[in-house]
Amino acid sequence: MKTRAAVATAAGKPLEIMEVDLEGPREGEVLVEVKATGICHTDDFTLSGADPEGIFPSILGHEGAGVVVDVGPGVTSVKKGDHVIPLYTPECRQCPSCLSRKTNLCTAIRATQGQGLMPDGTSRFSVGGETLYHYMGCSTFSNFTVLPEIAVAKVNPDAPFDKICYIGCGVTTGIGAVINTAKVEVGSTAIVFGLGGIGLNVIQGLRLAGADMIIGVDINPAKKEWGERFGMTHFVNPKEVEGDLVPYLIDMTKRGADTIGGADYTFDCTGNVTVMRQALESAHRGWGQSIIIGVAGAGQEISTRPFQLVTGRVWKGTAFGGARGRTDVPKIVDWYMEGKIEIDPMITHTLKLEEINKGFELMHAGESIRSVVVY
Ligand code: NAD
Ligand code: AHE
Ligand code: ZN
Repeated sequence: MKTRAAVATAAGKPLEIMEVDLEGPREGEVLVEVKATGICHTDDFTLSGADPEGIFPSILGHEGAGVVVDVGPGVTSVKKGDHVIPLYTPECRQCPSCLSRKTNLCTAIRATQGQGLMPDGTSRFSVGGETLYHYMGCSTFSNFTVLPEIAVAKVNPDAPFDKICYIGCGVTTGIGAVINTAKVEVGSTAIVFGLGGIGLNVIQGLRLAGADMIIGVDINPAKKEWGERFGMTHFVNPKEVEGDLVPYLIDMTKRGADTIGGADYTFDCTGNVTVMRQALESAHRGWGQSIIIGVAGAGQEISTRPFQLVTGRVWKGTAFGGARGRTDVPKIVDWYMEGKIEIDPMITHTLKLEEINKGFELMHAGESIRSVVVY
C-alpha cells in the first residue's frame, strides 16, 4: 500500500513529507493506522546525527496511538479495530529478560530493532525501490506502520488518540521513572533537572507518589510556571545561582535535624552529561538515588568521584520508565481517563503532518512541551 510519511533522508536535514510504499504485515505482525504521534526529544536526537544507532533514510517517531487495520498470520493478542499504542520497548513475556521480572527491557527483537528492521531482518518501508528503515520499532511519523504484535499495547477505545499518544513515551517514561525505577516513598525530597516533556511527567509522578519537596531545575525561566502547574514546590534557574549549583541544591534540601542535605531522589531529564553529574552529586549521602532518563550523544560519558558512590549514592538509569508496555500502558491510559494524571495541558501544539518540522523548531526554541501531529 501507499502511505504518507515524514522521511528522515539524512542527519541534520528537515523531514520530507512524501508518499512511501508499505508492505503488509507478515507472521506475528500487525498493520496500524497511526492517528496521532508526539514529537519527543529523542526523535530530534536521532535526526541530529548524535544517535549511534541512527540510520538514514528512515521514518522516525515512537510516541503514537492508532488502530489495528490488518493482522498477519498467527497474531492472537490483537484484532482489527483494536486501539493500540506502539511500544518501542516491547513485552514478549517469554524472553529471559521478561521472565526475570527484574527489567522491562525485553530482548526478543532488540537486535533487529536497532538496525531499523523488522524481526525477520527486512524493512516494510520503501520509496522508489529504495529501502527506508524503521525507527525504534515504531515509525509513527508514517500514517500507517507495521509492528510486531508484541510491540503494541491494546488500550481503552474511548481514549482520545491525540492525547494518549504521549503515553507511548513521555508520560510513561516520566511517571514510570518515579514509580517503577526510583520507587519514591511518601514524604521524599526530589530534584528534577530539565522540565520538558519528560521532566514535567516526573514532577506529576512525584506528586502522585506523595513527595514532599519537589525542586525543579531548568535554564529556561518559563519552566517555573510549568513545573508549579504539576506539583513542583521550588524552582532553581542555574543561571541565577551564584557559585556552584550542587552545594546550593544540597543546602535547600537540609531539613530539621538533617544538616547533611541532598535529595532522596534526583532525576536527569536533560541528556546533558554535566547535568547528570550534578544530579548524582546533589543526591543525599548514604541513600540518595539519581536516575538518568536523558539520552546523551555518541562519545559522551558520565563521570564523578567514586567517593560519591562509596558514600552511598546510587546511580541508576531507566528506559521507558521501567514500564512493561503491554501490561502497564493500558493502565496508564485508564489513569488518564479516570483523571488521575494530566496530559492535555502538556500538549501545547497540535500540527498536521506537513507541519512536522515546525514541531522540531518549537522544541529547539523551548516554546513547546509536546507537539502532537494528528493525521
Ligand atoms: P525537552 O527538550 O522537552 O526538555 C529538556 C529540558 O531540559 C528543557 O526544558 C531545557 O530547557 C532543559 N535543559 C537543557 N539544558 C539544561 C541544563 N543544563 N540544566 C537544566 N535544564 C536544562 O526534552 P524531553 O522530551 O523532555 O526529553 C528529555 C531527555 O529525555 C532527552 O534527552 C530525551 O532524549 C530523553 N528521553 C529518555 C527516555 C528514556 O526512556 N530514558 C524517554 C524519553 C526521552
Ligand atoms: N540509541 C541510543 C540510545 C537511545 C535510548 O537510550 N533510547 C531509550 C529510549 S528514549 C525514548 O525517547 C531506550 O529505551 N533505550 C533502551 C534501548 O534498548 O534502546 C544509543 O545510544 O545507541
Ligand atoms: Zn521518546
